[in-house]
Order: sequence, then C-alpha cells, then structure tokens
Amino acid sequence: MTGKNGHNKIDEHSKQNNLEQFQESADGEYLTTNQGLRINHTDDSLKAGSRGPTLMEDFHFREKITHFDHERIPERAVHARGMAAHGYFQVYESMAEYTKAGFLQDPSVTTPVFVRFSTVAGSRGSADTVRDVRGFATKFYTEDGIFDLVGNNIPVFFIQDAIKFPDVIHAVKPEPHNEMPQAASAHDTFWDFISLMPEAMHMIMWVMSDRALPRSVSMMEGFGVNTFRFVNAEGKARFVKFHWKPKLGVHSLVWDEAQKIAGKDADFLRRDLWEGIEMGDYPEYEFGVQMIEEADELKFSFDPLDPTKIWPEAEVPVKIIGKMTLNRNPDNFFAETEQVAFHPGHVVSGIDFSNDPLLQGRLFSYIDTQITRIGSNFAELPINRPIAPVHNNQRDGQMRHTINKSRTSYFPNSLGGGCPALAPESAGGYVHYAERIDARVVRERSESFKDNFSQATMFWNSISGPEKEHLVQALRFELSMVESKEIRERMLGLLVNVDRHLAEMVSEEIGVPVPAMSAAPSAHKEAATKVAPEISMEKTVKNTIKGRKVAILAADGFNGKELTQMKQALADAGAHPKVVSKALGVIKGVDGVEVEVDKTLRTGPSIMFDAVYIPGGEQSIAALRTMGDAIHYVNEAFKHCKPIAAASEGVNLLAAADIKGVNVKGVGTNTDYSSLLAQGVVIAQNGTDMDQFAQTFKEAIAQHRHWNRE
Ligand code: HDE
Repeated sequence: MTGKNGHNKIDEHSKQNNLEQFQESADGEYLTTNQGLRINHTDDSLKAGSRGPTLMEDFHFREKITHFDHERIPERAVHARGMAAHGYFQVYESMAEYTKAGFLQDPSVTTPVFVRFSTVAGSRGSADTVRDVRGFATKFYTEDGIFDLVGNNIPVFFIQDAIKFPDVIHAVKPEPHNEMPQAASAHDTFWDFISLMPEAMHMIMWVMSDRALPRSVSMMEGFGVNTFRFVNAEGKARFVKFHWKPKLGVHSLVWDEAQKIAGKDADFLRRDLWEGIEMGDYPEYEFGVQMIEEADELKFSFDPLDPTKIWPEAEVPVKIIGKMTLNRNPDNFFAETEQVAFHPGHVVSGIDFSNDPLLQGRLFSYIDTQITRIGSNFAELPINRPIAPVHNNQRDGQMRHTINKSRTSYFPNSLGGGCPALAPESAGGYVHYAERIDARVVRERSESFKDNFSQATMFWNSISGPEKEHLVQALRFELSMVESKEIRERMLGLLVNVDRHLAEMVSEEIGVPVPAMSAAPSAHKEAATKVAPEISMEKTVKNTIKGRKVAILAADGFNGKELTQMKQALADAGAHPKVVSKALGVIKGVDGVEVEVDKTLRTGPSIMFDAVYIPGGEQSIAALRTMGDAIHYVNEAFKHCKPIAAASEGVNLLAAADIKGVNVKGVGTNTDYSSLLAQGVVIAQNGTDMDQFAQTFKEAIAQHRHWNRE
C-alpha cells in the first residue's frame, strides 16, 4: 500500500479529470444504437408500406422510444428545483489545532467541489424567484473521501426534531386536494401547521425576510444549520457550525419584482449563475466556522444543539478559514445537477456529529432518499464518485458499474489476503468520537429547547427599518392569502409574543385583532433584549458592482459620447451594461456612433436589471417619451428602488415617468437634484464632470437598492 492513507496518492491531474473518463462528445461521430450499431435513417419508423403499420422488428424505434419513456427519475421530495456549478476550495491556514480533516490542513491543496443551490417547496419546473429557503449543498471531493456540507441560506430551521419533517413539508407543499399553490407558502395548510408550532417562530422571521428572495446565489450566505464536531489528532472535540460568506455581500430582490420575474423568466437565478460563470464572474464564498468548547456546552442562553437557534457572532465569533470559487458550469444538467446525491453523513476524519436531533434524523433520511431516487449504486455515478479509491465488500444491486475482480466479498478472509484491510487511525481510518452517553430512553423534548420566542425577538430587534417594513409586508401578504380566520388569529397570537408592534402592523391588513401575549414575558430569555448585527443585511458588502446588470435605454439620435463613456465605465468596474431599445438591430447616435441593441423593452424589462441609465440625445428621448413601455420601464425601476442615472436630455424621460422631484423639462445647468441623489437617482446636467457622474452612479449601484424611496 502506498500514500498516507493507505491508498495511492491522488495527483492534481486525476483530481481534475475525475469526470472526464465519462464524458461523451458526438463531434464528428456517426449516430448509433446503444449497442454501437450505426444508424442510417432515424426519421421514419419501419413500416409495412409507406402508409402501413409499424413493425415490431424495428429495434431502433423501440430502443429510442422505450429509453425516452424512462427518461425521468423521481424528483427530489424537497429541493427539486436546483442549479449547480463546479469549483474548488482552499483553506487559508492549517486548521490542525481544531480538526484533523485532511482538506483543512494545507493552503496549497485545492479540493474540487460541486455545489447545488435549490428552492425547497417547488417542483422541478417551478420558478426560481419564489419566496423560499434556498438549499446550499456542497460536495467536497477530498483526498480522504467525500464531505457533503448540505446547508441552507438561512441559519435556522422550522422544527427541532427530524420526526416533524414530513409534517412541515406536507404543510408547505401544494394542498393535496387540488395541488395548489405551486412553490408558495401563502396558503392555509402551511400557516395552519406553523400557527400550531411555536418553535418555528424564529425561522418564520427569516423566511418572511428579504433573505428568502436572493438576487443571485452568488449574493447569499450559506449555513450548515446543524451543529457538528471538529475533532483534532489528539482526539479533542469542539462543537462547530459552518458558514459560507459571499464576497459580493447579501442582496435581495423586491417581492413585487420577484413575482414578476417568476412569470417573465422562471430561470432567472439559474441563468444568472450560468451566464455569470460563462462570463468569468465566478461566485466566491469565504468559509467560516463557529466553535464552542465541549466544556462550555451549557453556558449559553441557547442550547448549541437546538437547530432553531443561531449562535450570535458577538458570543461565538466566526473564524474565516478558507475560500470556495465556482468556476465551471456542468456539462449535462441531468447527469450532474439532477443525479448528484448529498448526505450529511458523508463526512471525513476530523468531522463528526452532535446530538442535534434534527441532524440525527437527517443522517438516516438522505441515504434512504438516494436509494429511492437513484438506486443502491448511486455512489458509482460519475458526479458522486469520490476521488479517493473505494474498496469494500458491498456487491451487486441495480446498475452496478464496478467490476469487482476479487473472489472474496466478505471480511475477514484469507483467500483475498485479508483485503481490503482495516485502516488504523494513523492511516486515516475513521474513528467515531467517543462521546459519553448515559441516559434513559425517552420520547421528549429537552427543556433547554423550549424558548421559542427570544431569538425571534432578537431577529426583529436586529434588522433595519426597511427590512422590518418588508417583513411586515410579507406577513401581511402571506396571511391575507389564508382563508381561515382562525389560523390568522392564531398567527397573531404567536407574533404578539415576538413583538407587539410587529403583530399590530400585520393585523392592519389581515382582518383580525391582536390578542394578548400568551407567553409570559419571563419566558423570554436575555436574547430578546439583544441585537445580533449579522442578522441584518443592511451593513453587508456594498463596495462592488461586479456582476450587476445595467440597462441603457436609448433610441436613434442618442448622445453617443454619453452612452459609450458610461458603458465603458460600468464594464471596467465588472458590471454588464446592455443596450435596450424598441427593437433589435443597430441604433445610431447624433454624433455618428452606432450601437447594437442587446434587448428590446419587452425581452429585457427593468426587472431583469439592477440599474437603469438613460443617456441624452434630443431625438432619442423624444422617441422614448412616446413609448408606454419606456415610461413604464423607468417607473418600475424606480418603484423597485433601483439606481437610475440620466444624462442631459435623459432627464426628460424621468419627468415623463413622473419621478418625484424631476420637474424640469430640458437640460438644466444648476438645478438642485440632491434629494434625488439621496434616493439613488443620479443626474448629469450641462457642465457635470462625466467621470464623476459615472463614479456616483457606480456608488449608487453598489448600494444595491435605495429603500428610502419607499
Ligand atoms: Fe434536507 N432533505 N432534510 N435539510 N436538504 C433533502 O435529500 C431532510 C434539512 C437540504 O441539492 C432530501 O437528496 C430531513 C435542513 C438541502 O440535492 C431529503 C430533514 C437542511 C437539500 C431531506 C431535513 C436541509 C436537502 C430530498 C429534517 C439545512 C438538497 C432529496 C431533519 C441544513 C440537496 C435529497 C441537493 C434535501 C431530508 C432538514 C438542507 C428528503 C429528514 C435542516 C440543501 O433526504
């Protein structure tokens, strides 16, 4: 045996080429059957006469159709709608002090990863931008086997014990009698369940917040949610929670916009990820860990094993330990994104479990799901194969790929020379953490899990004014879709325990009064008086416009210099400016500049962009002013709080769209636009320095949205 873990050392080359041996390309090849027979005609079935019946002996027809009949595999019961990308992970410095996990030791080692992002409730064909938790599942192909970090973009969960999982999912899925609504929680069965499950209240705050409407998967955090253990070479263990922090910060869509996008481009987030990678905008996330010493397990106001609680960063800081970059799109959606099979129980030496009762249930559930969905040999599929060699005595089953040459398939054996042999710990053999357990068998919930409201209140206290407003609007929307008055009443009965003012605001639109608090104030632990700044999205990264999409509205007669200069400035900063006009083709500027139109007003509506720029040019603006679609464009972008810039005559389109504060017609020189600027509307008048103008617009885009307009 060779190599540190008793297997051949895996070189960089074989790591990169893990999937290559399975790739097929038809370039320059003949069409064949699955048996390799060349086909010379595939457009007509074999018939008795050109108008006669099809013959049974047409093996090509039967093979093609029967294969098609079996093309679908069961979609995931949850997280059916997904998108994925390949990439790599690198640790910043050795984590040997905390864990012996091989891929966390050496900053020069790159570990290939495959990440699948998903929504939870919708079926495989549902829209990307619905209000939902997002899955964030990472497969690390480490030299010591697969490590799956199967997380979400929200750090807590609805329930505390896995036995409730079928209930929460049945409640949120389309109702069983009419299978409505698709991919939405705004219906009676979901809120019926939630109104009877006070432990869900912290999670409800997160899913009703803007976190549930990510602008891009490259702009959302990831959380392992469950508590795991790090174990070092000395056998010392610590509790650990995992975090992904996006380099672009955490940014969201507006609910009205998200709903419209769902209709106009159901693939919005999938497309954003795909195109981003094709253009070289590689999503990047820093990897962080929070650790709690075993001895401190009972020292916090929350139970570290309770998956409905966060560990506030002020009490347990996040240590940033590495970075993941996603730089390659899959070659085939089905073979990779659909067939990838995650399991929180896929761990490597140095990572172990805690008694978090949600995690414990997950450790059973995922492998069971993969067997139903794919089959017992799911681990042999190219996307699921570890780069570390696999040797064991498991055999046979449907779709077995491996051709085991050994005569022995049992252990111990002498005929096979005792192989495959047991690996001692020193050779990487996995040894479970020897936790001491001395307990009675009970079916009960720990008292330390019974604080349902403190962190929900902390959430409310931690978010900014606009975030509060959005959360109230979301609850009003969802609960006013609920037909049962009783359920609405029960929900207010829970919300009032989180915060009376919150409940009062929600009550205004849902037709039921706020009841008295049911939980005694003493039931609120100290967290209820605390603020955890990391909960708010307000102070997230706002210093980059990388990957942002900007629409440039123009028609014939635009000011060429104003268009091209801004376009260049935006592209130089990593944004993607696109020219939008009435029709595709070339438009001409007054100064002879010609530009190709990228999208029409209808195929590239404002909801597809992060910002809008309107260069001047008398004729261009006069034409746009006659187009209802152009006026609606500006109005809608303004309503969704997006940054808008207008140069010279471009101001007149803002005036035509009735943007408050724009009352001049024509090009001013010293009109005071500072109140508009404070709302992210940037205007260049005669004499404005154009470099400064572009700079100000870029800063407004980096802010993402200008909520003060609301
Ligand atoms: Fe999952 N979950 N889950 N889940 N989950 C699945 O596995 C389950 C939970 C998460 O892109 C299923 O392969 C139980 C928490 C993601 O392929 C299934 C419980 C978190 C994905 C399953 C939970 C997650 C899944 C369905 C309660 C965040 C998609 C298909 C104890 C930490 C992975 C599949 C992908 C998928 C069970 C709760 C994340 C049925 C029983 C908490 C990201 O096995």
